[in-house]
Amino acid sequence: MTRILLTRRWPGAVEQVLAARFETVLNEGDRPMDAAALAEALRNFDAVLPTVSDRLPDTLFAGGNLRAKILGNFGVGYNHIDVAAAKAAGIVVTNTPGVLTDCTADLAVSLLLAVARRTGEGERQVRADAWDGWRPTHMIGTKVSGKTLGIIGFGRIGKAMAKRCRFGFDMDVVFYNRSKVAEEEAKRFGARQLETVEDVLKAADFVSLHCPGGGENRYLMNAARFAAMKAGAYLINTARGDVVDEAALIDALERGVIRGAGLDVYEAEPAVPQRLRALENVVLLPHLGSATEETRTAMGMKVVDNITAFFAGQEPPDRVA
Ligand code: 8YV
Repeated sequence: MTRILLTRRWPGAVEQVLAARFETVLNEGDRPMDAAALAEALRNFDAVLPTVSDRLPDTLFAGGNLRAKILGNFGVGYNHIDVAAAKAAGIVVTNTPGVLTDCTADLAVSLLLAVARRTGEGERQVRADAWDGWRPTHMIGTKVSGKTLGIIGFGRIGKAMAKRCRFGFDMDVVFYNRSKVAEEEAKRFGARQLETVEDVLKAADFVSLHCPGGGENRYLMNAARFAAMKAGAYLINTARGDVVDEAALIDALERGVIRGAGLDVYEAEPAVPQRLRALENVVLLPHLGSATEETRTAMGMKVVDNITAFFAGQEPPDRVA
């Protein structure tokens, strides 16, 4: 029977479907697996189903003699997997595009609103019983409607973010994308493409990152780029932690180079630097982009579809190129 390993617990409904179709083993303890455990898994299972909390660098695929034929990644982002090395070892990698678009864009909107309107700070104040009553100058934030949103990466999630902010919050939306997007397509989402990242940073009151992590996007936001942002602008990151040079971001926040940040992802998750946690002008979430019952179940079902097709000798619908 086909043996598969889940590196973490999944929504119950999906685990049941998997268990009905395959010999399913759950990683004990629902903890991230270390390199040695993952290497062993690649030798002992036909399929390994990793998440963003598992690192699969090239060294794991180097030794040969691997039983694994497919990595069914639970998530759309796969920069934690060295896909080229997996491919060279004869292992197919799949992901879960599409099903987490809405929820991730929703979370980006909620971070944008939260940091602009200081809702985290306000909530902390009420919970600490430190609110001394209404006054015209209490906890003043930034108006969102009518402002300019700059999107970096106009894929599914970038587009969903554009649509929400243009048509829901009456924002002007500009974006950078490494390939040209047809004007008609951009218009459909109420957005306009600019030539360079710098053009977007210069125009935007809010910059929201929606590009993949890893590769050329590592440290796309660095000290120079924070300096290129509009005075008083905000950064939103629901993409990947390594798209941002976190030390440079902290510096920019502390020195007032930018006004605030709403973050769902970090460079060395789950570690969040103390200096970042000490700031009031940030909203910090624990990688919740896709964390709804509906979406996590849909992600799991996508992985099931991918590995089911693969072991039936068909092309998995979401093979990573
Ligand atoms: C997932 C994500 O929860 O899909 C992604 O790329 O960032 C998250 O929403 C995570 O990757 C699970 O592996």
